[in-house]
Amino acid sequence: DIDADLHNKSLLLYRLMDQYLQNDVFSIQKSIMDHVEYTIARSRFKFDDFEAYMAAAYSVRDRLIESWNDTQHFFRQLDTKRVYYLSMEFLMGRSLLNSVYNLGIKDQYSEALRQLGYNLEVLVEQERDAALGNGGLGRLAACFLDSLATMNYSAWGYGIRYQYGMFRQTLQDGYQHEQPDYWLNFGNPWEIERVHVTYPIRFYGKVEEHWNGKKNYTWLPNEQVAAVAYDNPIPGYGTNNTINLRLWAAKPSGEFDLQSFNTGDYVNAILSKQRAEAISSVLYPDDRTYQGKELRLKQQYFFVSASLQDVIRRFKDHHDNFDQLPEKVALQLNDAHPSIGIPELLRILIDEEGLEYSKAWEICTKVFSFTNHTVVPESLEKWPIELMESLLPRHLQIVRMGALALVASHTINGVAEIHTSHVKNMFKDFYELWPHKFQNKTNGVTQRRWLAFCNPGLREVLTKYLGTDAWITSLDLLAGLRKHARNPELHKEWNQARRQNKARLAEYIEGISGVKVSIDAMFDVQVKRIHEYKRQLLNVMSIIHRYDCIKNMSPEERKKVVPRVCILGGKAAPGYEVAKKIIKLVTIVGDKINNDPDVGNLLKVIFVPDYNVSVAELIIPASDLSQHIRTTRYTNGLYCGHPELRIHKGLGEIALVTLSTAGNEASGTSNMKFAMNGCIILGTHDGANVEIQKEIGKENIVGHYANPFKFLFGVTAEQVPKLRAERRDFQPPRLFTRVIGMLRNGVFGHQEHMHVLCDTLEGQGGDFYLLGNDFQEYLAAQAAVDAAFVDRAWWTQMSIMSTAGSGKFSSDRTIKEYAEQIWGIEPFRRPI
Ligand code: B1H
Repeated sequence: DIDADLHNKSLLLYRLMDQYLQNDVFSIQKSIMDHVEYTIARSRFKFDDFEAYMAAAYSVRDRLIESWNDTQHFFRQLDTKRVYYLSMEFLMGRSLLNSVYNLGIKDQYSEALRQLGYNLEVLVEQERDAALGNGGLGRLAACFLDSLATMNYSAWGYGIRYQYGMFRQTLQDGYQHEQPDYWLNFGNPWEIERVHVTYPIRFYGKVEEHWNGKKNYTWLPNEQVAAVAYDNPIPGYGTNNTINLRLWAAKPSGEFDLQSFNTGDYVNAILSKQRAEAISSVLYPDDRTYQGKELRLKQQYFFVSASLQDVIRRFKDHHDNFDQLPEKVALQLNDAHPSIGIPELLRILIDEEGLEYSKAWEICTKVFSFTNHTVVPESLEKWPIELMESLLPRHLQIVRMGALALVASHTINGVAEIHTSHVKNMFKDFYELWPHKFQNKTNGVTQRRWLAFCNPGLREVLTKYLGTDAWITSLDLLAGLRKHARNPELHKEWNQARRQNKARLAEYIEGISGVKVSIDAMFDVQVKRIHEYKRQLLNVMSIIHRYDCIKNMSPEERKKVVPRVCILGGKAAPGYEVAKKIIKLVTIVGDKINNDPDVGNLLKVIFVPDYNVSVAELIIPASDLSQHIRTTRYTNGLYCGHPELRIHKGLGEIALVTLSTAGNEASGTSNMKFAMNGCIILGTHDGANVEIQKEIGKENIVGHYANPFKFLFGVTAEQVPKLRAERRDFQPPRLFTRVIGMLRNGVFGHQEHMHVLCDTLEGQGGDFYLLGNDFQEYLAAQAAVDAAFVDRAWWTQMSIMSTAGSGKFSSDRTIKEYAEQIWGIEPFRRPI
């Protein structure tokens, strides 16, 4: 009878769930309307765009859950090796459009909503960005998840569910103001709360030693919080696989273990528990500046400990021999931020699982690998020993933190060729000891979000000329465009698609600034975090120079000026005064130039506020030129002698107008997005720019427009000290001092402000970022850009060749390299 009951029950379950939710238009409408009524609790006769967005999102989530469940079941059955990507940041952006595209149901959703009287394109705008990251590092993690899912790898991301993501930037009188990004305010339909997936996370206290045949240690913490899991399904494109991003939120732990509850101060004891939530409350917005804050270390330990407990629990579901851990688990450290995970895994294996230290260490060295993202000294986290000792006393005992990630990881990788050679140099001692551990993994970006979905016009053109849309998962196919690069038909369609994108951006610009810009003008874009070393100031100074030239021209001469719209955007760290002054400068200069009747359409200057993933999706496809002009890494001559530096000396080799010498942008990833979308890069010989240039090719591209590639200082390690010493006598070019003079003399008003900025460029120790040294060459490169732009056929050809040459920069390629050369994992595609 029991058997019969069971049999009937499974029959029932099969009948109830005999198939997935259907994706015909009517079924989609039905599930949207069900959510309007039963989830949002609105009337089906009356709901606004936001409610329609929420209901649509929930209905997509239902489909994601089906796929998520079955993918996880599939992986469990196969007992696949899994890679866990540990990252403090995941800069996901919006999910609705990406999900329906990846699930292959975009057209059905469009139509379903249209019939109901809603427009998918409009609803998409209702979604708040998930901005749980600062910039490139966090966005890379998001691109990696998309590729991992699409390529059917068994992978999970682990991170923190910050309640406040990256702040929202508003401009008030041209100054940056930071608004808290309380993005969960209206609910987050994309996550699944797992109230029962929770782990205790402990802090502070002391360690006791015991002797029972051997030495044992017990950590007696005196603070405990709970980590609660929130799962975010990540669908692959063109596959049935959906992987997981598990983010941890801190909650008060259920255990009333604290003394304070016994002292009768009940209310204060509750309040102090409540403070647990602070751990996951806010993302640090100080991209790349190490501050040594205790809360930051707490965040790191919090999410890493929860993730490792989760990983070990999952492993133990099917295995009892920890020797097998490296066959089932790969742990990737996204920069050193999660490297506290190394002693944490040791602690779990030794203290909780009873392994010997040497065995635990051996296992650790087989599961961890580490990606370094920067060699800028001020970014490298170094925790004071006292802080470590107080917060995590047991971990400090286990291992001193110094160079931990390097010692324990089986692989260390940089994120672009030139950066990896730099990493080897920075960790020279380790490199000499273990050269086999060091690898390069040049970054990539997902062409789904960054080309196919954000640039539908160009997608159509690409698919038409390539004869297939397979490039969406095999980006190398873009090379097939090369043979059409001179085809006038393609030129026409190419420019039409790009102009539509420019029109869309122009409309947005008018909306935010009231400034009307002409889409015939060159859209010249620099969008990234505001930082002195990224040299937005160099850009602004050349804009001022351009303005100065226009003002001094006759009406006849003005007719020859190539019209430009200079677009800048990016956030400054809240405490970074000079960066904030640069933002204000852009708006001041813009106000003057945009309203000068002598200038008209020849020059416009726009600061786009609140640059984020969604704004990038709008700007990148509409850009003609994009700037990646980070300064020379000049404090030491590490790049010197790198063979890459010698290959682009000649004229006429590049689609990339090169200037200056090697810098220290580890890789850069927006450069790849711009190149993919047919935008010309103006950059320094730096990070991935070098490889982009190599891929885009030497033949028939910029030719005589290329700036002669000169190493500005012919920098060699030996020359640097001399150059430094000589800086006192350095005479900046006349045009440079002229621009400074204009600023100081009040051409743009705000003299106090201008003096402060100009002081960073002049005098003893001034101009650390060498704007003066590069100015002349930068202007020459800009003039070359103008000349190229007026030759429409030439420019279009460069643009096509740029897209054609960007196949390498898919994160699919990057992920495949990690999978094969670091993680040792294989793809497993779930059958339907
Ligand atoms: C990159 C960071 C970073 N490198 C510390 N380092 C942070 C460091 O909040 N923090 O403490 C945040 C971010 N980010 C960037 O990584 C590189 O500068 C880019 O060149 C690179 O493209 C990107 C992805 O590899």
